[in-house]
Amino acid sequence: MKRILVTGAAGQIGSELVPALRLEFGNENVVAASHNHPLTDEITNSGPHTRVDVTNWGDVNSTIQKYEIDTIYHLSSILSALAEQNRERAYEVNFTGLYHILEAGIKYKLERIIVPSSIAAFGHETPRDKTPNETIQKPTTIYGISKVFSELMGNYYESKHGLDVRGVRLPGIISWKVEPTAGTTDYAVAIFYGAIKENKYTCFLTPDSYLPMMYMPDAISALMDLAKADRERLNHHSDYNVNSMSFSPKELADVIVKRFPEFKINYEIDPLRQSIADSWPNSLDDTVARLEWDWYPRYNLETMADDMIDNLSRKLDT
Ligand code: AKB
Repeated sequence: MKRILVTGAAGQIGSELVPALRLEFGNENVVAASHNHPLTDEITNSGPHTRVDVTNWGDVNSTIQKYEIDTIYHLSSILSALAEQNRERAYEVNFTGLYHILEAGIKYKLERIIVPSSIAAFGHETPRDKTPNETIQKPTTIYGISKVFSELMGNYYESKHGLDVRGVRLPGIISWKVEPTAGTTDYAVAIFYGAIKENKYTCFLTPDSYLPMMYMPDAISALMDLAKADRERLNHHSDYNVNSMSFSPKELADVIVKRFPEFKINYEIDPLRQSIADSWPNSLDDTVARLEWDWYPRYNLETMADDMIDNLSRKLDT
């Protein structure tokens, strides 16, 4: 029987991963953990939930013991833009928090730990188009450095200590249930709220800031399919490229105009987030993930936009 802990369960991804895991493994077997942020009603009404500060070793231990956890999806992380503004918190959560989870993995002989990495693990010197799985990784943000740390630490615990640690490098995630906060790719969600509520949006990135993105159902599949993959087939561990779609704010606005002809976008550039976006790739080569655990994405820009508009309109109407 699997007993799964999801840290960061109140965030954009956690809010959708917990229900998906509960559907597959049973409500009682998936514990949603958050520190300061409120969990969705969908999560609190359907199964166990608790407050966990991953920077506190005692908290991590008592939660694993209390719920007899054997698998952790470790999503707690301070995202790119906020991490630049609060280095101390980013260090505590992204470095110390991860270290606690990995050490707990050894102490409690956990079956598996899933830790998402990000396109932020790359930098200016990385080839921008179809970025290879193995390439130059010299990020220039504290968030990016923490993601390289998580990839290297995951691979180290796997090879030196036999702990099964797995991770994918996620691009910007687009979804309608819970809005992302403090990231650089957040505009690609906020633009849909702007279009539906007031037919306009002010974008903080330049019109041509081309970035890799993914619709939430594909991100959930990436995390869950990698977790289920046969360990014998995996030659990589915490550092799989996954690719879905790439676009710029101008291209996304054009797709929205097809659905909302009155929609207008204007631009007020945020220098911090622009400089972060400028250091990230355009698209990733995900051949390794396709070969080793059969990854493939279902949504493209057009099908994502249709589904986003349908669901978000319904949500904002109620
Ligand atoms: C961010 O923008 O910080 C995140 C990411 C790409 O990891 N969405």
